[in-house]
Amino acid sequence: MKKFKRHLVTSALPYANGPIHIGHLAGVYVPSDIYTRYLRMRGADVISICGSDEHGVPITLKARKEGITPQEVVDRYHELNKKAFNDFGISFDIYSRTSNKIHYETASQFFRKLYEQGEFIEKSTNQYYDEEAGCFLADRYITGICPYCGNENAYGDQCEKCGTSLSPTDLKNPRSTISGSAPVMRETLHWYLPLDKYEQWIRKWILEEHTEWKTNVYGQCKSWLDQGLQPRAVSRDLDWGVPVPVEGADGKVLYVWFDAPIGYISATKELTPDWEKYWKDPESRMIHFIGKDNIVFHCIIFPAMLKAEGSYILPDNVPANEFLNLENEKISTSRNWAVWLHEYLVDFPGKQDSLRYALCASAPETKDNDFTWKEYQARNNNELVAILGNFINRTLVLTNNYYKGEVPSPADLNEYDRSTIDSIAACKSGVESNIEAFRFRQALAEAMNLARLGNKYLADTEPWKVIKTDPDRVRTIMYISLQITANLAIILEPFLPFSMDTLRGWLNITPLHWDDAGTAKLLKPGHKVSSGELMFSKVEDEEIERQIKKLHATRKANEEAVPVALPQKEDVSFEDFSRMDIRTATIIEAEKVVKTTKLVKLKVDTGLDIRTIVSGIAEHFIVEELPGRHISVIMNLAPRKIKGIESKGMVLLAEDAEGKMTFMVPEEPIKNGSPVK
Ligand code: B3M
Ligand code: ZN
Repeated sequence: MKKFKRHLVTSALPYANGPIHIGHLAGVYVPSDIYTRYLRMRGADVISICGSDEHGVPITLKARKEGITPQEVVDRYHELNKKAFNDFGISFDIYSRTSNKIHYETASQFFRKLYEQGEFIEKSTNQYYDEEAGCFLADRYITGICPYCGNENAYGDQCEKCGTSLSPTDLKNPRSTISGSAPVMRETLHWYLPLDKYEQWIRKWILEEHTEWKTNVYGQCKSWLDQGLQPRAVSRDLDWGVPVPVEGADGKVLYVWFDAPIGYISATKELTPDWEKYWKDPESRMIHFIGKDNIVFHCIIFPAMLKAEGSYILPDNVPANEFLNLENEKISTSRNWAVWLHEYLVDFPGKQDSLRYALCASAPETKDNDFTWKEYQARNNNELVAILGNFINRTLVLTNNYYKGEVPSPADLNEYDRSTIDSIAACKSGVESNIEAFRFRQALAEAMNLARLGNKYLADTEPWKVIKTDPDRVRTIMYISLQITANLAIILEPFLPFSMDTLRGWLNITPLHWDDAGTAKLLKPGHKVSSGELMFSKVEDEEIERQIKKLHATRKANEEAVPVALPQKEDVSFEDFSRMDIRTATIIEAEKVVKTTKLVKLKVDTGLDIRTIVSGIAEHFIVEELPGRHISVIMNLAPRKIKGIESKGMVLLAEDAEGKMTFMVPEEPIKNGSPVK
């Protein structure tokens, strides 16, 4: 690996519109903290940057919903989240915020520079304007009928029912969510970054020069690039954000995804007058820790901005994680389906490391993963308490009993002792190579193997049985066990900083360098250690039940908010019904429609013909497994063009309130084309 002089670690700036939950932690902040702590222990010049993202529609929507100002929203959550991160031991060097003056200046200057270099395209387009409220409408502020699936509450940027990405003009019957009135078209001027201009070098830079990036990240970049990049607007008509710093741009602000990543730069400026060496010296290494929904912004758009500006380095790696679910359901801030960090810290005082451990041990590194309270309990009780805590406790208690807390000097080593010592070095390098490859789960597993090794060593050598008959042997055993303990204090520090701090206290040592680990020479004979206490305590069943109950209450409240069954629609006549030509059919081919998340193009044998039907089912079925499935279709629904594909008819599906979908199928095999009546 190339040698770097210094490291700039950034963690996605969370929107200050809600508290931090375990999904954020497992995806971004626990890994970035492990990585930074590791680099610090190596003596590297490293800074870890984060802060609140305080702009954009997520903030103004929240303010509108609560009837308070955007400023009040961000003030509340900035403080809450900053404190929670700190109490959880996430050791940012700075937790800044994008409403700071320094950020306004930095973002404006950045924009001005690109503007003056002629990097933007200026374009007037017609956009929806709310005459009653007197403002242009962000896409999220417009709702209407989805032209594809008929959902009456589709948003101007996306229909959440069929997943199609929309523009506001696609909606039928558009309404402003601010005043409820029908918006009108008005011309408005915006600035666009022509990403198409950068496509060639981004392709080369990522697809050829960064083949080491995680497959999920590399794959997402490739698919964006393969679809071709388009110019992207970097301004918005909104009254909350950094004003566009050019003449005649009243009422316009920078698009939040333009200003937020610049927030990393402003935060660095706020942290140190030496900020430029982190951002501009090619010997600095920048790493962005993010969740998978932020990949395009950090791998394509922000690098294009940095390159256009000209004086900045680009990220060397972007180790994005997938999502964490909670008890088998998607974590959702609006549905309150989450474990909130600030609440965890109150409910489990002193147990920061237990959560850090559980989240790292099942981090969604390569695929989405699930957090359950039972698993959390098992990780704590069966691993932290029973393996790690137990080993440390036995070692210190025995040392205290046999030698009044003084490290004994070892006698002759036998084969087993030597191989145990060799394993210490092997463990250390295993942890190291995995951290450097951003495989934190595996790194933690390797580190825990050292505690397992320690337990096994004590169990195999049984010092308590030979203390009377062979005191020399016991001195060796305890010496080696103590060295393992001291090694643990180093290699587990990035993962369990609170407990390892305590352990250093017991071992009477100051923080050590990473490279001190791997040997059996950390504690000199005669060095005094204390007997310690229990490092971890059990999580009891009642505590877990209380948390699960809390989630059940949330689920119940959500179910009550959404009626289980929809009200019945208006009566139709038998004639109306008979005009619908519904028949059984079989899917013969299926492929995902590009640039959509939910649409699938089906070739269907209807008995009458083979026809194409586009259906919004990609997230509910494995597309490759669709051919051969028996279904029912409405044959005579007027053909429609969906994403440029002519769709003839519609597949019949049942969908419940949670959005679960299933085909309406004949109970027994029946010929294709049999009428349904
Ligand atoms: N606030 C999005 C998010 O929280 C955004 C990240 C900004 S990083 C510059 O998912
Ligand atoms: Zn739709």
